[in-house]
Amino acid sequence: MKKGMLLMSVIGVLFFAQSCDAKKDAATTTTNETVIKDTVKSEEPVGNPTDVKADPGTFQIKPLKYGYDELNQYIDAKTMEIHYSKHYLGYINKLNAALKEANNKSNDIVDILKKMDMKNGALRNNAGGYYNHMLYFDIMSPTPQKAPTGELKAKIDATFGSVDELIKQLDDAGAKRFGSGWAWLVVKADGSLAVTSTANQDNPLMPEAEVAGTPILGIDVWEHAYYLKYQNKRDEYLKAFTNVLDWKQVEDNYKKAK
Ligand code: MN3
Repeated sequence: MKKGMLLMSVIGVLFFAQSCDAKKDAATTTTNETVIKDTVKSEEPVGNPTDVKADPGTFQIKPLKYGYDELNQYIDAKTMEIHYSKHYLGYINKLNAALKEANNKSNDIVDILKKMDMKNGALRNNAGGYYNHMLYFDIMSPTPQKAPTGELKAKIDATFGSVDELIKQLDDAGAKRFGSGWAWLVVKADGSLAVTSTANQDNPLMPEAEVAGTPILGIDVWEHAYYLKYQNKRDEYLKAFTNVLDWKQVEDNYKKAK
């Protein structure tokens, strides 16, 4: 009996020592971290965004302007791959099916969103999912313009006081969104700017939007956008997002929306 207890204790100590070693390994020097990352990379090959094609239908996938691994420092390649090739693609295919089902022949996504029958769940979720993700992937870049300039910068300063204050309000909107949804910077009908947030794949262009307007910047706060790298730390993902946010694209969106 005593021998058995002793043996159990020895095994326990060995196991504890081993798990400490594992932890040490995971948080060790840069060289070792590189090795660990490289190992993960070779075990999980990341596909090519140009291979992703939607089924035949009205709407097709918008090409990604960068590789899945190019935002790696802030948003990991696997998350980018699943998000683009599974989630975004899924919304497009289901949107095409929902349009067929509703006998809706429109090929104008803004018009579809504005005239949305909010009781048509399939069309509402997938039209939103299509538009929202198209915008999201478009405003990210591995070589982003780090800050707004010109007219948009002046408008942001006049509305929010500063770009930092706008970012704070966007992060706050994203952090406070309960469950899944989006944080937005929109241009309202009168040309003014506003920060808002929507649930699920709703969008400020849809009827009944709390703050109606044309989105020029959208941050996906669904867990699938960040969970692999950030787990429950949505605020850290929101902070990281600003490092890949391309203000050049947001400025282009503003010019079209105002
Ligand atoms: Mn998403």
